[in-house]
Amino acid sequence: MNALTERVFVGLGSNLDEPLWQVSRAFDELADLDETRLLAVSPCYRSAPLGPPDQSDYVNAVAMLETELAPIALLDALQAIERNHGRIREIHWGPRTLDLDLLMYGDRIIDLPPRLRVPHPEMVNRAFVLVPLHDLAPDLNVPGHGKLDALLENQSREGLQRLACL
Ligand code: ROI
Repeated sequence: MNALTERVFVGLGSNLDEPLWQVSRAFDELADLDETRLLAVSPCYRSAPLGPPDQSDYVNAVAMLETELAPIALLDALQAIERNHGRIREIHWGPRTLDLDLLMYGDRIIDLPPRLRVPHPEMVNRAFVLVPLHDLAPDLNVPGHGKLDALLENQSREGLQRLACL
């Protein structure tokens, strides 16, 4: 890795087809990405679904990577992994085999509609993202939103339960 690397955070979520297994396989696939190194993974969490309640609980986690890939190249690689997990365009806010969200890319604010906004616009409202992110990087500053600590104070941890990943 040279000086052109950025530290990035990727959110993982699954509530179909053995979610813990989907997430653990995705960790391996993230570790295998070109020009990228997997630095750490958070614990896994079981989380109550946000969105339609008639779907199973999710497993959520966050991975910390360093990469030389440009943001869109990384997004393409994440979407290829999602497709490997049999993900197809599904119901809005409905169940999914694997969701990989590019949460943060260094301290950059990126607005490339319609494909990519970083920091991920919903992350600051989601305890199932903020809690595992805090496990990995307690001192993090979320560009445009401030300290992760302060963002977590506004979040309820209700419906979130720590699990052992596979
Ligand atoms: N709900 C939870 N708990 N975890 C997720 O990862 C998740 N992902 C989604 C929606 C459908 C919004 N709900 C979720 O995309």
